[in-house]
Amino acid sequence: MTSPWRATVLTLFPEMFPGPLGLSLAGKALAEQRWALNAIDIRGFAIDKHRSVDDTPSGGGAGMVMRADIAAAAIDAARASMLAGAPTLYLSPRGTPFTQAGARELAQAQGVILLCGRFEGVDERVLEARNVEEVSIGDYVLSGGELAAQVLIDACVRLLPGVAGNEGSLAEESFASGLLEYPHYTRPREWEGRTIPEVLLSGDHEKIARWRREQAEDITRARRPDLWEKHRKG
Ligand code: 6GU
Repeated sequence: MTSPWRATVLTLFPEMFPGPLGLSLAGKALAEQRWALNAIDIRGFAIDKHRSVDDTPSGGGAGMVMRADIAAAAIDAARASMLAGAPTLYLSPRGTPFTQAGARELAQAQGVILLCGRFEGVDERVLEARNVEEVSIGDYVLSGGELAAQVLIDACVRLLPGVAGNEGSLAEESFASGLLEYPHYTRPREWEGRTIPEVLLSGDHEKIARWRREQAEDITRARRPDLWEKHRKG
């Protein structure tokens, strides 16, 4: 067997992995060796007797900064353990937004190396010197990159061949078409006085497809005018 897609995570909290990635869809695929996960403790690359990985910010200010030498040693070790063709990403709210297109691209690579920060950040020089791309999962601040790494890995893993149960559901889901998904219903026909839209019970598949497309468009226009504009402009 060729080696599976691999996520190598550099973190001060390796116990946070696999975490939720060990359960459900991703966990089943992990057990089936459809992907591999390596969590490496950054503190293992500390060189002094206090095993320090951070230092005070140059220029002053609050918090601590991850040392360039420690982060570089961790990245170099991760790269030595991976096949070529796995980009290195640093998870940070300053990064370029992670999108479904980014997940598709990463899922087609050999894997990914993810550097998780804590503290105020990492010495900027290591990002330049090691060609590390800074990526954000959204406009809010997390206390560290680990949860963001798990989000990113989950988004990639479910796209790997043989992982998602229903391949049709991948093509129809939100963002595949650039639209948010239409609403879903199941039995019973009436629940707490609320009924299922009549068209879904009609058996007219063309009419159902048209209704779903209209719903997807209405919801996208209302909730995500930014996505709607992009979709319209094609
Ligand atoms: Cl990728 N990392 C952290 N630490 N916070 C974030 C984030 C990433 N994306 C949004 N907030």
